[in-house]
Amino acid sequence: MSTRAESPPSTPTQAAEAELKILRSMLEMRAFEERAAQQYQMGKIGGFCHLYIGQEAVVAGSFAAVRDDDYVITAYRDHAHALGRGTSMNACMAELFGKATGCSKGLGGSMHFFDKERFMFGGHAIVAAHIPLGIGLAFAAKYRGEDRVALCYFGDGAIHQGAYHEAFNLASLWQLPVLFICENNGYAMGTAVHRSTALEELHHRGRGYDMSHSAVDGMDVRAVRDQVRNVVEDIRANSHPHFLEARTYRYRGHSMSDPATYRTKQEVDTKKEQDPITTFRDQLISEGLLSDEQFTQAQKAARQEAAESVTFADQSPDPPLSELHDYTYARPEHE
Ligand SMILES: Cc1ncc(C[n+]2csc(CCOP(=O)(O)OP(=O)(O)O)c2C)c(N)n1
Ligand SMILES: [Mg+2]
Repeated sequence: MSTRAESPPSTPTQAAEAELKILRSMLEMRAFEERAAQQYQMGKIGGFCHLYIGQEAVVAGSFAAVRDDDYVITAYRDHAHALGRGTSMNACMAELFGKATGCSKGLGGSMHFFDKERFMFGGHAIVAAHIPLGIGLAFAAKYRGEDRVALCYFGDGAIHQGAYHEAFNLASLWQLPVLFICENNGYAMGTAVHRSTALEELHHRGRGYDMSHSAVDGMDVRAVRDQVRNVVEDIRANSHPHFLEARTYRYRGHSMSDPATYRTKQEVDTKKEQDPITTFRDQLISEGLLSDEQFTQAQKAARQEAAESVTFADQSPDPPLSELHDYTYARPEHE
């Protein structure tokens, strides 16, 4: 298990390498989900499937700014969080297919990706229900005297739930080392933020809990990375919560079964012009850190890996029926 400290790269070569790694990570997330969408349409994936396409900079930027042993927890739009942590595409695709080789042994599906080795604590389907669990992770870190931070991601729709408020209050009262990252993609299913939320600057809600807060352009991976780096440095040193609102956009419907008739094609097309991957690619090319050819190669490699993960998932066995009732309650051997 790697517990590398994520400090800013010190030489120009290291900095360039770190940025290319971020680009590759976003390409992998995109390629994986495009392939997953295709497989869903072919009827190979059961249950719900929510894609993160368009939002990749939030996870890729924030993960680039933290340590591998910091805790991660999120809602059901969770593929990118697992992939970004280093869970293999094979294990992720197999999970979508409900196969025994999946990252949750095929018993979780799209909304319940877990990877204990990489401190990825899910994948949770009930809106906001994981936020108290997220502060539990932060509490554990503080209680044990570790300098770890918990990254707790949730959507703009989660901030109206009671669990969110209870968790925010305790996080501030107990000064827990947690970074709340609200992935504000403008919609909770078909409901636009302005139709459900009186205070549209969502991060200002931190004030109600005496919690520091900020907003960042969630389509700009460098902005996300730099903001998270600054905030996490302070959280690690001084143990406190912070509410970061990342303004982003999802290109696809809420889930695979959503025709997304509540927004115009023009709106989606305008947002796609700020695509986090092409924006970052163009920045790197104009700075001489990447060539067109290198980009195409990286994209091809990501797509190839995604295609291979389908073969892996297809060929993997179903979980045995004898496991049907396992993993519901904790047992000593699961400690
Ligand atoms: C407690 C609860 N209420 C309702 C739902 C149904 N539901 C699933 S996703 C969702 C919208 C959440 O939107 P948001 O938090 O903005 O996340 P996004 O899907 O945009 O990532 C709702 C209402 C649920 N899963 N849990
Ligand atoms: Mg949303």
